Amino acid sequence: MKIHDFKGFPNPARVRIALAEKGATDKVEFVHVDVMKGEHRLPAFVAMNPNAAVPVLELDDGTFISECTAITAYIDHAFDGISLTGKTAKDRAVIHMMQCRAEQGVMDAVGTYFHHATPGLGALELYQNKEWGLKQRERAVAGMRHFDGVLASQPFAAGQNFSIADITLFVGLNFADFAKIEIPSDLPHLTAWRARMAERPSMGG
Ligand SMILES: N[C@@H](CCC(=O)N[C@@H](CS)C(=O)NCC(=O)O)C(=O)O
Repeated sequence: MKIHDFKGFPNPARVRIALAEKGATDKVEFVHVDVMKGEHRLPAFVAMNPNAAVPVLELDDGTFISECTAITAYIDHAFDGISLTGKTAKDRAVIHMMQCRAEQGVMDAVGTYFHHATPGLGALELYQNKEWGLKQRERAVAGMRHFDGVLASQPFAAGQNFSIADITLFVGLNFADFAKIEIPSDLPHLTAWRARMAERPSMGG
């Protein structure tokens, strides 16, 4: 099994955390894709992921799986350890919902701000719309505020247990730091949760 990615980039980090949480990092071979040189836009890579983005999981039978959510679902079912995507019907649905909120409301909102309203990836940015990017910055901060409210009454983004929603939110906040979107200081629950997450070995603790 191979993961085609770029170490240190936000979306690849989500999958690397999922692997670490499952104790499966050493079960995977990492293949470096030189995104900064545009390798992800070459035909050989686009054949693996038409969206021209990392990470991509390559299974031993030649199947390619892109999208962090899909890759994490595969990892979760392929390896033992804690459940990242839930086991009961209710848990799976709630985790899916909160993962979507973390992805759309924080991770992707930050990404759109970064790519549209900052120099982003420099020459690799083929189209930018600053107004749209700035709007997404507002959306990212609203997403942080939403999760602060959620975390006021539960320890993890999707309830009582750690899940993929925590991974996405945590990486989304790290991406916000990188993109220089300040996390408002009046979000004590989000801040405390983030400090707890940072102690997990998978997240650098
Ligand atoms: N929704 C995708 C997002 C993947 C993505 O945007 N990856 C970034 C790296 S963090 C990328 O490859 N960007 C290339 C580009 O912007 O050209 C996922 O979940 O995997």
